[in-house]
Amino acid sequence: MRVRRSAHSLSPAEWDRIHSVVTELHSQGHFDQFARAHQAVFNNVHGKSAFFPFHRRFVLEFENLGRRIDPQFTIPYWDTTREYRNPASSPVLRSNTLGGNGQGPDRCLPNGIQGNWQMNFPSRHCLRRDYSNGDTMNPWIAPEVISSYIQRDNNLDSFREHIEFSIHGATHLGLGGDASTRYAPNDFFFHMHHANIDRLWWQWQNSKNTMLDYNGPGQNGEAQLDDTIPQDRSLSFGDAPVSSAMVLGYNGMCYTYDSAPNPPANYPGTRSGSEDNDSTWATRGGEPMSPLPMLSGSSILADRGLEVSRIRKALGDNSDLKDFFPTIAAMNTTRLETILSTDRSARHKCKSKDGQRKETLPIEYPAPMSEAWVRMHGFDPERVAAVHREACQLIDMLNNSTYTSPY
Ligand SMILES: [Cu+2]
Repeated sequence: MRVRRSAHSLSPAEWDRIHSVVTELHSQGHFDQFARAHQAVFNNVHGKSAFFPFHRRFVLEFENLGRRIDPQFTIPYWDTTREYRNPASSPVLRSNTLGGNGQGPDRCLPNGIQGNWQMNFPSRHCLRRDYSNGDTMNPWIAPEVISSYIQRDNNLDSFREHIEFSIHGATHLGLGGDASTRYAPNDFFFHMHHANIDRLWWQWQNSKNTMLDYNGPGQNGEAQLDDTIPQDRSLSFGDAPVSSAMVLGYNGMCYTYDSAPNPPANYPGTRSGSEDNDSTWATRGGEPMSPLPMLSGSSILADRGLEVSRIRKALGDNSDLKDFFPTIAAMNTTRLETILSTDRSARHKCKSKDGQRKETLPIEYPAPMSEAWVRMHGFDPERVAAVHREACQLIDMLNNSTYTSPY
C-alpha cells in the first residue's frame, strides 16, 4: 500500500524526484492527455456526485503512470488550509517546489518543477499562473470550516457541495492561469490539490457510517453506486462502477494518506494487491467491518487537533456547537482530555518567531467564487452563495465567541 504524504513534509531531494517524474510524463504527452480528458468529461464530474469518485480515479491513474517511471512515486497532497490566510506565502509555491506566480503579459510560470513549460492543450501556450490578487491571493478556507463539514454533513451530496463550493474552487481560483480552466491538469498543482480533496473525502467516509454513502445528482437522475464513473477514451477506467472507487485498499485503490485513517483490514469486496483495475466489486449496503476506524481529534480538525478543546471551551454546550461541530459536542471528557494533552505539545508549533502566539487574529472570510467560475461549471449561483454565507456565519460565530484560532 503506497502512502501519499503531505507536500509540506517533502525534502528538496524528494521534490527533485517529483521534478524528474513530471518532466518525463510531460515528454510522454500525459499532461496533454489528462488536460484533454478532464475537459472532455468536465460537465459530468463537477456539480455532480461523480465529483469525488471521478477525481479519485483520475489522480490515481496519473500516479500509476508516474510509477512506471519511478516506482516510489506518489502524488503528494497539498493541505491548502495551512496557509489559507496568505496562500502565496506557501512553501509549496517556491521556485524549488511548485513555482510561484506567472510573469509577463502572458503570465508564464518562470520557475518551479514546471518552470517555462510549453503546453499543447488546448493549443500551444506557456503554462500560466495568475494569482487572484496581483502578487498575492485572496484568502482560502480556514481549517475550522472544513472540520465543521466533516463533522456535520450526514450525506455525500451535502459534503460534496460544501467541499466543491469552498476549498475546491477557492484553490483553483487562487492560483489562476491554467489551474482555473477546464484543462487545469496542465498544472501539476491539480493532482496535489485533488489528492487533498480525496483525502478529505476519505476522512469524511471514515468519520461516521458513511463509507459507502453515495447520493445526489447522477448522470440520469439520482446517483447510484453502480453508475459508471464518467470516463474519457484515453483513460483506462473501462466501465468501472463508482462502487469500485469507494474504499481505499480495494479494487486497485492501493494507496492511503499519512494523515487519514488506514483502509479497513476486512471489507466486503476484493482486496486487490495489484494495480489492476478490478471493477467487479459492486457491493451495495454490505456490512462494513465494525467498528469503522475512528478519527482521532487531529483528523477531525484538518490534521492539527489544536482546536478541539478550544472549541468545546469557547462554545460550551450551546446549540451552535451541536450544529456546527457535532462530533466535538458529543465527545466525552476522557476523549477530550486525551486530545488536550496532544494539544499542549502541539501548541509550541504555533509560536511565531518572537515567541508570541498568533492567536488573537480573527478567522478570515473566504473570498467568494467568481461569477466566471460559477458559470463555467453551470453551478446554481444561489447554492454557491448559500454555502459561502453559511461559512461566514460559522466564522462569525467562532470570532464572536472566546475561541481563538491557532492558525
Ligand atoms: Cu476536476
